[in-house]
Amino acid sequence: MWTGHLRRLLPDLDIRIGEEDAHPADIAYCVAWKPKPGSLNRYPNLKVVFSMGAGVDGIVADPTYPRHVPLSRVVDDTLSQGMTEYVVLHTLYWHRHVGDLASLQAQRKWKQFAIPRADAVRVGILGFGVLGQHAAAALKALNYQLSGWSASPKKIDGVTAFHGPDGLGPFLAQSDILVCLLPLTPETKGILNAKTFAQLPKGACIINCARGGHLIEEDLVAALDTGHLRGATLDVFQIEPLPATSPLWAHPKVVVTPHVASMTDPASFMRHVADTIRRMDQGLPPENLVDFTRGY
Ligand code: NDP
Ligand code: OXD
Repeated sequence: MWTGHLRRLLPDLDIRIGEEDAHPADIAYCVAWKPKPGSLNRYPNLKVVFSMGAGVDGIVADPTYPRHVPLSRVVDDTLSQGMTEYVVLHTLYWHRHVGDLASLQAQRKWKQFAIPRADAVRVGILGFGVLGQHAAAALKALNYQLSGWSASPKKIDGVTAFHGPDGLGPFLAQSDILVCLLPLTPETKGILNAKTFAQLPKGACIINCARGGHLIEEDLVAALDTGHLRGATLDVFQIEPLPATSPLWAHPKVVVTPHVASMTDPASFMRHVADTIRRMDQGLPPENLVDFTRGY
């Protein structure tokens, strides 16, 4: 399906799948998702690598990646839209106590309780880049109080912006619902841990739709079990697929989804690949490039 799109867009392109009968020196462009470490340094004439995901942690962490070859990641409206749907759904899930209401229904219990208005709920987005800002625009339309945390300072209408290590504590202290949309880098690995949970308001909820490596799963279970955190939605895990033995599957305060928050759309992605190849044929540079020193 993926290659079909590219064949239709660039019928004259010679496309090889996997490592099938191509001379490594003939390969100029490479489309990759979780390539095996070491597999991208065997093509001496590679002009660009297209990551099929927005997150490039797996590729950047490969010490054998040929750093002179630009790495282009997915920046695409369909991907942003899918992620925004996921973030809005799970923000509403925790804000509107959907799980608690479902459990009351299962017990045939009629128990009313007050649910705050959205404008009284503070949603903090860790990682305020392409996806974080897209989700924030939709949450803003629902009247949530919004804040974002990024590496560099930002000024965005209707959003309280925090940045850098010094901004993290104050940001966490005012996040009732914490959404993680950070790239996984050495700086952000394990950022969702006992220490950061302790800085969140009591009763806060977590939505991790970035990478499993951001979360110390044991710390999350402990913070849920003490009641400091009210709930968590997890789309990504330290080990994927999530092992059947993981306590997260059956934890009453956890919603598990199998890394489906948003998926790269094949047609849209291959349009980007084809456009980039055409651009590069005209001597123009590729777009959406990863900065290897930052790691994202
Ligand atoms: P971007 O690169 O556009 O945004 C990343 C944001 O994180 C930026 O705001 C950046 O700050 C901030 N950031 C990075 N490092 C730090 C740091 N050390 N401290 C503070 N802020 C930091 O990425 P996207 O929004 O496109 O994607 C985010 C992640 O979402 C991906 O890396 C991927 O892991 C995940 N993802 C998950 C999917 C799923 O289905 N679960 C689907 C798609 C993506 P600054 O703006 O200053 O650079
Ligand atoms: C991505 C993903 O990074 O699917 O795009 O996780």
